[in-house]
Amino acid sequence: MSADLVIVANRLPVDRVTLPDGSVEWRPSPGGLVSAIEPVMRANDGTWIGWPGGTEQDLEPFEADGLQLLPMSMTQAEIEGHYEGFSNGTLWPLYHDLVAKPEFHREWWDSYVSVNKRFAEKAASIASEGATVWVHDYQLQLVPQMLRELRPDLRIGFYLHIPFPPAELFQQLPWRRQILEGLLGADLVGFQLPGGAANFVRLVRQRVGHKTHRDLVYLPDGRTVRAAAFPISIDAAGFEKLALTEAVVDRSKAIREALGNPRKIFLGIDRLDYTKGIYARLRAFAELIEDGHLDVEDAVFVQVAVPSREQVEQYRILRDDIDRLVGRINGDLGRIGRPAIAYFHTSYPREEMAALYSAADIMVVTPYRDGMNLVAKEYVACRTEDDGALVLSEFAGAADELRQAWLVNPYDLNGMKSALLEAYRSEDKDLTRRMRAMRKTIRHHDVAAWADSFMTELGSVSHSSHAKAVRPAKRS
Ligand code: GDG
Repeated sequence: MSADLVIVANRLPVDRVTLPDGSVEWRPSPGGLVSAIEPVMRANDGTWIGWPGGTEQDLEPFEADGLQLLPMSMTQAEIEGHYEGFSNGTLWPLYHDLVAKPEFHREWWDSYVSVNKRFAEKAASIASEGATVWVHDYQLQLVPQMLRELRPDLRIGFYLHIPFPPAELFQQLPWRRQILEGLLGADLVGFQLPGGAANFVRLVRQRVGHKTHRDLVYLPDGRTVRAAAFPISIDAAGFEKLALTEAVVDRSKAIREALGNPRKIFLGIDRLDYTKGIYARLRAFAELIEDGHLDVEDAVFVQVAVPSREQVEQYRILRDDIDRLVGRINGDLGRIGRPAIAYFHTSYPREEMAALYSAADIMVVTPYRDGMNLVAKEYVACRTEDDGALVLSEFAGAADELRQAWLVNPYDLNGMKSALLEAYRSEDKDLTRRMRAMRKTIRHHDVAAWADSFMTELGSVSHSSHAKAVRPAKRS
């Protein structure tokens, strides 16, 4: 097995599902990243290395929907140390502005190092001479350097999907230097926003002592590493098409009806994560009812909380907190057949997501910190009639592009209440003007443009003279 393009990510683009009869099936895991990378994978006969979930050992490479997939197995101890521990108990809260308190444990770090090493060795063993390897996200920040040591002939790109924090926070990390050096193994390090790239370059200068100039880092061995922003996006045309199918249009009407055809539907869809600001937004909505500005006869808040990282303590606490809050709000403010909040702790197929986006008048996205937030972009893509309002946190990467949203500070409850009310009372003309502008932005900058720009840039940065060129995906 040998590949000219290798994608290395914590998860594979498919999930391993064991059926009741014991047989195993692979289901495509939906999400922006898979649709983003799939066309590049196809154009280059790529191979994807990642964990399929679970603790099954000795998994064989396989093909799914024409994609070459190489599953990495994880032991229970590795899941606890690398995934739940260092990735989601240390890095995730640290990189999201300390929304929760990061924990620093030396055993977690050891596990992080050894899992990163296994991923790097696997990539090194299948990449062809001069191949391109694209490593993804915070779980694998040591892979670029480890891979570079094993295979200096490779062209290596790294992309971080979450924010890269300012030096003041990053320097708390006992292993800060190792992480920076790990990333510097790449030729190109990509971030969601220019601020993340600038934080990284500043830290490299201060902490590792390399010379830098603007977005370039000069290493003593003569290599140059570029750090730049590549804001991720969605398959806008795909979502638009889905929203226009008869099934989704019908389902969207059925959702409105099932909710009692209220005047306006508010919607939140998030992984159940403490960075997403679900608790505060539900409080803001409830207070608007208490204050008499909204009435449960006219307005309902649909909140979908997708189960996530359920083994991690802080996520369990959050779930309980939100369960209690929703119970209290509905108990205090709901009427028969009219809950204030319709709450669902589950995940849905893409069609149902599109129907929810189409049914909702006001989409509420209020993370305390978010790399990008694809849900905000998906909502916009599904508003084929140029209507609907988006209330969006200033601290989501998407706020840089979606300037016509009602931008809010999620820490400011009164500010959030005003924005929700303004969006609720807004005239159709204003909604259309804002939505048109946002739709234009999303159509123009879709996920194919994102992948192309990263690949093109990676192709042009300085690298070993052996490296082969990568073909960008054909645009549909
Ligand atoms: C990380 C960064 C960055 C959600 N529920 C269901 C479902 N989803 C899909 C959405 C969307 C994706 O999952 C979630 O992406 P987000 O961007 O909103 O948030 P994170 O999961 O935190 O993603 C983030 C992203 O990486 C990409 O770089 O934007 O900042 O944190 O596509 O539609 N999909 C289906 N059923 C669900 O129930 N089918």
